[in-house]
Amino acid sequence: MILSLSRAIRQILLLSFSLSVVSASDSLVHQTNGQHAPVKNLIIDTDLFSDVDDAGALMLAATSPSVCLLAVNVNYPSSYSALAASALLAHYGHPHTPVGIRRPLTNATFFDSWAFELGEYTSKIAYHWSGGTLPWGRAEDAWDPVALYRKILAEAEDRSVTIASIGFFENLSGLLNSTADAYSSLTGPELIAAKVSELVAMGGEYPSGYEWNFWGDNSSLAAHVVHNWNGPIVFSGFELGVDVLSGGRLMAEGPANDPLRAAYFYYSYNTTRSSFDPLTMLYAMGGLGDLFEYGNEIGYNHVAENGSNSWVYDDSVTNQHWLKLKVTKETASAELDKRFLEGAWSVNGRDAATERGQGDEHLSGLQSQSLHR
Ligand SMILES: *[C@@H]1O[C@H](CO)[C@@H](O)[C@H](O)[C@H]1NC(C)=O
Ligand SMILES: *[C@@H]1O[C@H](CO)[C@@H](O)[C@H](O)[C@H]1NC(C)=O
Ligand SMILES: *[C@@H]1O[C@H](CO)[C@@H](O)[C@H](O)[C@H]1NC(C)=O
Ligand SMILES: *[C@@H]1O[C@H](CO)[C@@H](O)[C@H](O)[C@H]1NC(C)=O
Ligand SMILES: *[C@@H]1O[C@H](CO)[C@@H](O)[C@H](O)[C@H]1NC(C)=O
Ligand SMILES: CC(=O)N[C@H]1CO[C@H](CO)[C@@H](O)[C@@H]1O
Repeated sequence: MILSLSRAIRQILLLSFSLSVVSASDSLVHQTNGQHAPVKNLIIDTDLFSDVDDAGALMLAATSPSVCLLAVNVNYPSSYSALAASALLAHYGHPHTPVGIRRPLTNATFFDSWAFELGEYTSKIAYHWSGGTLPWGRAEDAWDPVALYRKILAEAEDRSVTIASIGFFENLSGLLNSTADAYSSLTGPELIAAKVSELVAMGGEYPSGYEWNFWGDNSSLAAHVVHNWNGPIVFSGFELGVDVLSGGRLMAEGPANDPLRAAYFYYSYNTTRSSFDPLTMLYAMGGLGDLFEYGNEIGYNHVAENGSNSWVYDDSVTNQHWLKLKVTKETASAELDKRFLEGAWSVNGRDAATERGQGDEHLSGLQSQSLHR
């Protein structure tokens, strides 16, 4: 068991070393062993704050050789959320990927007033792994999210960009409402129609329900985006990820200096977590693949003013779908755990020890403390 495990980790290390060199290049077309891998242009819109699974999703995209990560927008206005996004991007090989955040900024830190179980992770990741375009103390340098959307979309090939929305909808609502500017003469809806191939949104419950990403912030803006988006939308609902538990193997077997591993420890005290955003990201990155199928053929999502949603079975609409798992939840969990480990080891040893010595020292301190209750 131990022998085969260490062999597996060595193989992952070897494989992912070559992948990490590729993913670090940030180029539009990645080449692996002379073959062109299909590359997905991706923008992530995340509420990296109250759940660690946003960090997991970000890491999956940042370490995937099939993704060209164009930008990350943060839709929760804590400065630590923007700084943590930048730190994670830098650690996983994307020190230049731009980060936007919704204003006005606060210095809010997460407190679990719901179950009094979970811990805060964004300030800790931001400080101990400080890096990228927004190093510690520089949250105000973040882009305006709508300006960042408009710049990146204007520069992209037509119909080439996937947007993965794994949080609230302020920034996307702002994009829909935007008008011509220095980046583009198109309005928000025109720019979306021209450049975005798919909006992949974690939110709601299917065929109907009441879920956090739609009601937890400003539900009228969730409704605004869902009802006015002029292009294909794929929804990932509460029921898809709630029972798919992940993070366990990363905490047990991941590199000591890995910030995602630390984030899971800080947040979950060494327990596995639901995988709403990581599963959403697997679909955004790779499409239906072996893991997913659509739960409907026709119709569209309706979001009420209070954030509850229900599917309207209208056979004139065929460009909205919700996701279902095609495999067992255990298989989906195992796939996520494998990818978290591959991603973590893909950058380990590259420059972590020298450039981010602070994080290293911090983590070796952590290991001698009791992280679980
Ligand atoms: C957040 O903290 C930083 C650093 O202490 C400080 O400069 C900034 O003014 C604070 N921002 C707010 C909105 O309180
Ligand atoms: C965008 O416009 C709609 C109405 O046209 C409004 O309800 C919504 O609040 C606006 N979004 C933002 C982010 O201001
Ligand atoms: C939701 O956003 C809109 C537009 O920004 C604003 O007018 C409205 O007051 C907000 N609602 C809440 C509950 O914050
Ligand atoms: C986390 O939990 C696993 C499984 O229960 C255990 O083997 C491991 O030692 C724990 N790690 C820490 C740091 O407590
Ligand atoms: C929200 O509003 C809808 C439609 O108005 C209603 O059917 C539903 O019961 C409400 N849900 C909650 C949780 O308040
Ligand atoms: C430029 C712009 O419209 N940005 C918006 C992002 O979302 C927040 C929250 O609604 C708006 O206040 C910003 O104006």
